[in-house]
Amino acid sequence: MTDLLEQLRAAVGDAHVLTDPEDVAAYVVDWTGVHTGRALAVVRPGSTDEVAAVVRACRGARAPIVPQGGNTGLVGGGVPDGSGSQVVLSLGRMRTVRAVDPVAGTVTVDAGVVLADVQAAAEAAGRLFPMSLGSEGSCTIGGNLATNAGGTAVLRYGMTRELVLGLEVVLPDGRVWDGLRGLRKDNTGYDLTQLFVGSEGTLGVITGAVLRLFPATPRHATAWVAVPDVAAAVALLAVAQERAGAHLTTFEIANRQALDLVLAHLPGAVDPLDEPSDWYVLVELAATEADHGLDDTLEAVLGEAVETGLATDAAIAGSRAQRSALWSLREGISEVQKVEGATLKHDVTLPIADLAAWTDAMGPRLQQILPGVRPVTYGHVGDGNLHYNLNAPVGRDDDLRAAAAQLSTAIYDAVAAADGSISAEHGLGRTKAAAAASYKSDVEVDLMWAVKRALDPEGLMSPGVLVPD
Ligand code: FAD
Ligand code: 2HG
Ligand code: ZN
Repeated sequence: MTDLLEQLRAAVGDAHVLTDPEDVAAYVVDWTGVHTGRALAVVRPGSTDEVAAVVRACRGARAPIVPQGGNTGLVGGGVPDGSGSQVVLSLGRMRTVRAVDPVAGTVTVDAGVVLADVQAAAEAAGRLFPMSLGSEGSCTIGGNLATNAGGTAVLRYGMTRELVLGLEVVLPDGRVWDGLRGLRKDNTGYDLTQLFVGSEGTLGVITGAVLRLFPATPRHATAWVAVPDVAAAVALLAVAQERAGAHLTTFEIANRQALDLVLAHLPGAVDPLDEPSDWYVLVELAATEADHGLDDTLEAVLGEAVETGLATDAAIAGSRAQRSALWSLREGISEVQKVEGATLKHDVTLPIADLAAWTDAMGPRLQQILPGVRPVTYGHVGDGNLHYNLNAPVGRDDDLRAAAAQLSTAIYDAVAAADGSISAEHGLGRTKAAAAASYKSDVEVDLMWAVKRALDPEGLMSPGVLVPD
């Protein structure tokens, strides 16, 4: 292994090969603090050529590689396993916005560019890069692509895979595939770009991307709406879609438990409504400068909702500050769940028509398994995607850990029975790879392995992630 470390140092420079446990520490534990591992080394290449040299050196030494961006992933895919034999390849130094073309509607970036910096580059060019995640200040485009991230604007703009036109990838054999084309039309064979989207570091290292830009939408109308139940939220979605059409950008849900945690732990958070409600929806319409009348449309949606009993009350943002206060109630939930204590995450999608019945049935079932367990339910209801997360009964974190397998199995079985998905947007990582395979058909698992073996025959890219060992 000394040989490998020497080759890595020769490839990227001594300062960018980290082996001291103190320097490595932040790269071997994830954002949740739950997934931890050990690394042979952390390597921080500064260019695509350096990434390729690192991959070739690791291949020569048969050392597995785990690509890492902002390390905000929630399923343990970006941290090494416990063996101490894996090399973490961090894209953190590759942060150049290579080109912006407002007319073609494209931005070309290094994979290590932080999502918020892509948004800022688009804005500086008078355009919008619409992907929006609570982690946008730290997560990278490479990580977004590798996980096919979703977020709060999927309803209008789609998942990451709908926002990418071309990629540059270092393959497991060290060759570079230059697919950095910004073409909207290119039917010249298998879609290799899409193959790498959502591959979670198991097929190669994404080093660059051409992303789509959209017209800027500086006008917003935003409301925090109290709704009696999930069925009402889904019915309100239909009203909003009908009245607001393409302006409807965000339609998020949160239960009272989630809001209570935000009010308890997020400094400055205030309940915008007088009376508590079991459920809330954050709805936002967005439009270009030339579009007027968003506020009227939102008021019409909410007026109809209150008249028909779909909503009981609503707070409409009257200023930028009020808008961001409403958003913080939604975006703060992940963080405050962590502050509250042990959390069990389930990032599920269901057919929208089944969301209400599924949620109503799930609560009592979980109480039978662990009385007092607290479902902190929130997410992207407009996409059928719930973060059906659980916090421990107050003061009993160990009980949640002890019941974790039983609780997750009950949830995933119910998701599978409803033809849903056990990972809507976070991917499979190390935590969900085996579970996902158990719910897939043999044919589907065979196809996944066929792809993996074709691109990474030696199994050196993130072993144990996405496709189980
Ligand atoms: P990492 O965590 O570093 O890596 C994630 C995976 O991608 C790993 O498997 C890693 O090996 C692989 N990878 C990273 N970079 C590359 C690369 N260049 N080439 C190949 N593989 C690579 N996710 C959502 O979908 N929607 C949300 O709304 C959302 N909100 C979040 C809010 C918070 C507060 C947090 C902490 C996370 C949230 N996430 C969300 C999850 C996470 O931010 C996303 O999965 C994000 O896309 C990960 O990006 P990253 O750069 O941090 O990747
Ligand atoms: C969100 O929508 C993220 O806030 C994070 O996807 C969800 O922390 C989670 O479980
Ligand atoms: Zn989410």
